[in-house]
Amino acid sequence: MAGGAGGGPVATRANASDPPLTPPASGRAIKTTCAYCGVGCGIKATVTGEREVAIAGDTEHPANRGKLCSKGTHLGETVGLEGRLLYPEITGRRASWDKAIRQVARTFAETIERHGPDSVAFYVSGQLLTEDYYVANKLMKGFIGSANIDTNSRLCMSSAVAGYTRAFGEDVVPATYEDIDEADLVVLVGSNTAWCHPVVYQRIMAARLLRGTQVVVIDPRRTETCEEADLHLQLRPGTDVALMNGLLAYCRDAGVLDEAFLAEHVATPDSFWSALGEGNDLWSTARTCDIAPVDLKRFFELFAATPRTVTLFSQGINQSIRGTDQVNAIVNVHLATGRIGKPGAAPFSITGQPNAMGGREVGGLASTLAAHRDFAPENVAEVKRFWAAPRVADKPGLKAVDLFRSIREGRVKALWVMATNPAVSLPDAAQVREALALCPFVVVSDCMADTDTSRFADVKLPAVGWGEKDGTVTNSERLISRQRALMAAPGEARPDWWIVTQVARAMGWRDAFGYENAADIYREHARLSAYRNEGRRKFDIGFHAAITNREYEAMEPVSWGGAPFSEGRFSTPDGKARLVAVEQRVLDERLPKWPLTLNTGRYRDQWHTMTRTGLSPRLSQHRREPLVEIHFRDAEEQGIGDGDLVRVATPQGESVFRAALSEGQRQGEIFTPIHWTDRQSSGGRTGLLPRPLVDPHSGQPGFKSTPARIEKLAVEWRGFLIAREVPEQVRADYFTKVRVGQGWLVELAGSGDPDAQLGNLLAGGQRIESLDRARGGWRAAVLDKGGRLSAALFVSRAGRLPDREWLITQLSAHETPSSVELLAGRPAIPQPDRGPIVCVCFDVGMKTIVQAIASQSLVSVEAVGKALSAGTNCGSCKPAIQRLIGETKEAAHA
Ligand SMILES: Nc1nc2c(c(=O)[nH]1)N[C@H]1C(S)=C(S)[C@@H](COP(=O)(O)OP(=O)(O)OC[C@H]3O[C@@H](n4cnc5c(=O)[nH]c(N)nc54)[C@H](O)[C@@H]3O)O[C@H]1N2
Ligand SMILES: Nc1nc2c(c(=O)[nH]1)N[C@H]1C(S)=C(S)[C@@H](COP(=O)(O)OP(=O)(O)OC[C@H]3O[C@@H](n4cnc5c(=O)[nH]c(N)nc54)[C@H](O)[C@@H]3O)O[C@H]1N2
Ligand code: SF4
Ligand SMILES: [Mo]
Repeated sequence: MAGGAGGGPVATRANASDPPLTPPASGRAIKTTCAYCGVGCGIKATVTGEREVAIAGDTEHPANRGKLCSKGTHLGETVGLEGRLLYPEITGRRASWDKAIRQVARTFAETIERHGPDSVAFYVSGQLLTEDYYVANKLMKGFIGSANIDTNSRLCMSSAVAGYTRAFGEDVVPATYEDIDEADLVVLVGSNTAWCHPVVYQRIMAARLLRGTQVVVIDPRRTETCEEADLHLQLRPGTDVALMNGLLAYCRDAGVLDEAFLAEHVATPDSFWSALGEGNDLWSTARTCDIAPVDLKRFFELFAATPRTVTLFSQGINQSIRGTDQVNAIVNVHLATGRIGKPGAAPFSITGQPNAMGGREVGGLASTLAAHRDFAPENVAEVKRFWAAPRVADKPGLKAVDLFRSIREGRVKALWVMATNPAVSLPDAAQVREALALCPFVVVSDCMADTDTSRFADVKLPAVGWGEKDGTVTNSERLISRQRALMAAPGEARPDWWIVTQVARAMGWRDAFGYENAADIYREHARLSAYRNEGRRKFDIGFHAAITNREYEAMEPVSWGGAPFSEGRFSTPDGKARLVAVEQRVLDERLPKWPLTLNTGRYRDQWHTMTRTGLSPRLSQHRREPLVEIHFRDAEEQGIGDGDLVRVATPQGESVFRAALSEGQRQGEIFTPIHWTDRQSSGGRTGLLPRPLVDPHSGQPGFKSTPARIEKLAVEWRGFLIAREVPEQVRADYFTKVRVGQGWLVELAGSGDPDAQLGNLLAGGQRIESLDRARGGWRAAVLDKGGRLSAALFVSRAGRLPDREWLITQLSAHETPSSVELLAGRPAIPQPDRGPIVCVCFDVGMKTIVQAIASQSLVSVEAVGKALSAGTNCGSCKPAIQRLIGETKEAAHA
């Protein structure tokens, strides 16, 4: 190998006396980009104190024009140092950067020397910046010489990547948000836009108001995205190909195919149209999809009659073992009707993570090489020359699920995980944990000290997080924006690109990784995109090849590709797009042992494994526990009531959730959220449940459909703890911890002696207590030296537990309530019950909203906003308010 690890001194600038990598600013608003989803909202952030940031939407940013959702709005609550990893650690002990980097470099080098380049791997993330991604990809593919670098985008966007590439010859998203503004019909397929891309959702709603854009939602669940929809097709899961093929057949019969476009710009396989003739009539489609024929017909007619249609899709399409075919089924319809490359018309895959797109550009997937090149020999040669690289990988590497299987089987022996939490988020998380435990050498770069994944790390490397990092991200519509540092890096945290660069240098590749700052990397990335491109690839940001540091610093949002297919030229050798023949496969039969199907996804106010949103008490109000949503008839069959604890089992594993009976579920299907981890809960572990089955083209797992069964969990007592300090160890059979106000709420349940399980939760201070032996009740409160509440524990075997809200406010109250009040869990003079919080910006509860709707006859979300302010800040709760208006009206008519 070139150089050799562990040689000369490592040039690390990590001493406390070193200048900070980016100077902190204060008092002045700095333009940056949101930390979370792929909408890529621009933010104006002002540092207002020591790790305090005021957040406002950037009115000049084209993606959001000033709007932010609840997660972006409350970013300020997540920039504290709580839980941060501040220093490198080797086997759990603090180490210097120098030592940690040598250790990583030496172990990787030795493993490669002994077992070859394919015995090591990186598992990275769409939450890295483009510059981080670029150097990680370059190190693995160009210098280590393996393509074993894959990313969590495999779990997220890879079916869209594969589908677009099959159709267009390149992974190019043929749409921008302006197309949404200009569409007359927006079809949302497998996308809970109102929760997961709230600012795009608001943009759709704005188009609806301005030009009467119609909205159709295609989702087996009735989500809040359906609230304002003209039509919701609650299809049988996994039947999207049938639906789209049915639509295409209808369009052909209705004469709305764009024959000229097809003839000139699309290559159609010979038997494409004859194959489509089979079984794709309206009636068969309705039957397959389990949709009422009248509804299906309405959709088909609407679609056929509306040339300006954007079909926006996300995980309900991608996360399937037939994800790529589902993508192509959608793209086919758009190609055949010529609804692409024109304003307001496109098949639009919306990205999940803030830099999912940047990762695709860089080539961070194991199945791509770099800058939209695949592994064709000429590409390998080109990239080798450009990088002056010793050995460029010449074939795809292991995709995420296969990668972890290879680790478990001992073939991959050294792994570096950056900015992702696979012990939670990969399917069959139990096996993933086994793999991590078996892997001889695991490095984890994260900003948090303790994640379910970092528990397996031999070396932990502290990365800077949002507000400290500096670089670029690309959003769903190919818009590149800057994320800027607002604060100095805490402790010895360092940018991910810097960490990778140091390891590369220590492995002997000093010149190739001589970057001094993020701009150096960005320039090289821009040059590589343009290198020998000559219009072959749309991804070309050569306009930034010579960007100066100053220009990079001041860079405004800029997009690549323009309106990429407006001239009908695609990135295939003949310039034509491809119709891809796809067939609806027969769905798995439901087995008696697994009578249900498990669907998984997201909550409005939590982000993935909650390492950051979990720090925000406001965001945690929306859903305080992981729920399993069940159709009431399925629940009834199992004797499960609303609020009971339920064990969800699949062939892969099991976990406990609280039941939420819901008419929004189809019968036979249940839904659980992906967010909860071992850090916050003994249950709610969705990651343990899905099978590691993947799409054959993309390798994306089928997270949305797992055979399952449920049963009520028998517990003898239930309870909760409210405490200022987070309890480190909770021994109850079931618990979940969540941030509330000035402390924590821990929900508890179990069997046996609660005292033995919960005794440790009430340490110190002055304790007041009451025991109700008859009903098995136990109530205790602990007061601190100042006589203020520091913890309260309520346990009951049979009786009711008090409402949590008042007790939570007592953690920060100036006056101490009486012991009687504390042990009753409510004030002597009752307060109005607000119900669960709907609007987290103004703290407005469900019951308050319902009362206002009823008593003041409010009929619109705007009217509720005027009366209560609810929904008037970030607007994320508007769909929920809309639902409450509908439900209240229904109740009044009942
Ligand atoms: N609040 C919040 N927002 C986020 C995230 C977050 O963690 N929290 N994560 C971000 C990321 S990385 C991503 S990838 C996106 C994901 O954004 P979305 O894809 O919108 O979110 P999901 O909840 O995963 O799933 C979307 C919907 O697919 C539906 N679905 C399931 N099976 C089928 C099917 O067979 N057909 C159809 N048509 N639909 C089906 C589900 O019922 C679900 O409502 O969200 C991003 N935004
Ligand atoms: N069952 C089921 N599973 C799913 C899904 C589903 O719908 N259903 N969705 C899948 C999808 S689409 C996705 S995208 C994944 C997401 O899953 P993950 O990527 O595993 O989830 P995150 O919690 O976002 O993990 C990011 C980690 O990076 C850390 N981090 C944040 N910023 C930085 C940084 O700048 N540098 C470094 N080094 N670390 C940082 C965070 O603290 C956190 O530990 O989950 C997938 N898993
Ligand atoms: S929609 Fe919300 S989470 Fe997504 S980028 Fe905008 S503010 Fe951030
Ligand atoms: Mo994602």
